[in-house]
Amino acid sequence: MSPALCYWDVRGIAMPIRFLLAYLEVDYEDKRYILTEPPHTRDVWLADKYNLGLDFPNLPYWINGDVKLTESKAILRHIARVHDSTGTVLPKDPTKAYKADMLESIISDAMMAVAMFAYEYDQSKQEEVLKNLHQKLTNISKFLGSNKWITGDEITFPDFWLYEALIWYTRFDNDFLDPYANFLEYIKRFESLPAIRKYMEEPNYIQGPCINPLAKKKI
Ligand SMILES: N[C@@H](CCC(=O)N[C@@H](CS)C(=O)NCC(=O)O)C(=O)O
Repeated sequence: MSPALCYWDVRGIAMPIRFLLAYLEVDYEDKRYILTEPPHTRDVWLADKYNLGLDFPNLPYWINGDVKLTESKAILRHIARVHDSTGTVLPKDPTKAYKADMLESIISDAMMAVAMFAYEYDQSKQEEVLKNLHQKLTNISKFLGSNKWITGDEITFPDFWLYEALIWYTRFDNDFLDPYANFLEYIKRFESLPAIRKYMEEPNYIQGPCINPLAKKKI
């Protein structure tokens, strides 16, 4: 039986994992609970939630035989550890490793920050919030500099978070990334990876939404 990744039928925090699986050409089942169609209910998932043998029941989950885990960051690292034969996606060198770990957190915070604002969108707070979001992006953009990938010449696991975070920003506002030329180049570079390009052309590729469709501002 193929391993299964299960999440809602949105991009969400499963999307970096889906991209990594595509990049590593792992055969798996992309299971989805429907959230984008009425009645937009969590009930089907809640009926399953405590019956799957998960220690910490949540979405996304990854099940491969006896291996059952949740927590999106742990799942992504596990998949890199098990399926990346080059060993570069999850760097072992301590300097590269600490940078990758740090960036994973920094990027995930920036990703959650734009999602939280979209969920509770309030135009009166826009100026202040956007200033804050741009500060986060500026820091990451400076760190990226003229590097090909976020930690240097080789793609590492935080890159799968960074691409997805940047997409959420562009969905919030198409021009959001205009001040960051290196991000615009980075998006093109990621989308040009042959396995990623192939995945993005598949019918089951999720264009959107990025987050729960009931968010006040749709992204
Ligand atoms: N820290 C967890 C957060 C998981 C989470 O909040 N999942 C949300 C979707 S983003 C969910 O709907 N979980 C199902 C549930 O709470 O029952 C992770 O990174 O995987």
